[in-house]
Amino acid sequence: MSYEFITVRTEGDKVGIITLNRPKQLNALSPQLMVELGQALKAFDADPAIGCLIITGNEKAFAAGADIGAMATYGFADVYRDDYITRDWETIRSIRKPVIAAVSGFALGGGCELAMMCDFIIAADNARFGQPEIKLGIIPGAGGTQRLPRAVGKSKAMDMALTGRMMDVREAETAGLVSRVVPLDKLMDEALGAALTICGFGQLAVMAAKECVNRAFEGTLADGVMFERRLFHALFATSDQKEGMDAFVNKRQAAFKNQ
Ligand code: DAK
Repeated sequence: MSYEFITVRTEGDKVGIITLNRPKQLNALSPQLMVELGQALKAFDADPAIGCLIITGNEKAFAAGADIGAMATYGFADVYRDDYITRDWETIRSIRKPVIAAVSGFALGGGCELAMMCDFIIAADNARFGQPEIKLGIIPGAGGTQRLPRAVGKSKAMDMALTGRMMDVREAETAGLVSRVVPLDKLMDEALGAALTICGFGQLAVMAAKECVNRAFEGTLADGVMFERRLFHALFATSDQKEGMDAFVNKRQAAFKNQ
């Protein structure tokens, strides 16, 4: 498939890499870009050879938000009737393989929200995060008011949403928004290293782990623990569990078959 606003490639035939590609607009997330992103995510998710996905941008911007120009003239009737860009923004939530955000530069507004919809964020030392929608007379619209407090707590999330200020990468790491910070020139190496590590494990266990951690944000602790227990038990029906444990006991490398 050919795309206009993203590029896609694979690494080692195992990792699917999607690069947001509207550099002149700091990767502002236009409706068409989001359609393409959704298509690419779904295609990698459906490819049995792919074990992990990475979404990245360029040095200056992961994404500086939804495309303000494209939104500027819409009225309430337009956005409500057409359920403004919601479908395409929700696609990433249905992806079952891990998705890593490799963030450098600005991750603002919808860009910050997109990064937070990924499973974890590896950031370059020049990354900056923010929800500046308040400056435009709106509020975050792709989950920012919900995912940011879960990541960094209420006080910092309120600060970000109400003042529109940016967080540098050290603050983001201390607050728990990003999992790792690396020098800019090491960003893709680090993200690829993490992705390839994940690809080395059994895909069923990887998908189950992702599903369980996400469950922690959806319901009660008791429900989440029960959900985890059921999937934990279910993994004992897989040959990967036999292989992983036998490999450990016999001091050899496991060869998972995703079965
Ligand atoms: N949209 C469109 N163009 C953008 C843009 C954006 N978000 N951000 C930057 N650009 C464009 C600039 O207009 C400029 O274009 P030219 O003038 O060169 O044609 C070019 O990118 C370079 O930007 P600057 O000249 O401003 O670059 P600086 O380094 O001086 O400043 C900046 C960088 C990131 C601080 C600044 O560009 C900036 O403040 N950008 C806007 C950031 C922002 O407000 N982002 C939040 C947008 S609102 C929803 C889903 C998502 C959303 C809502 C609903 N649903 C599912 C319902 C999301 C909303 C948003 O993200």
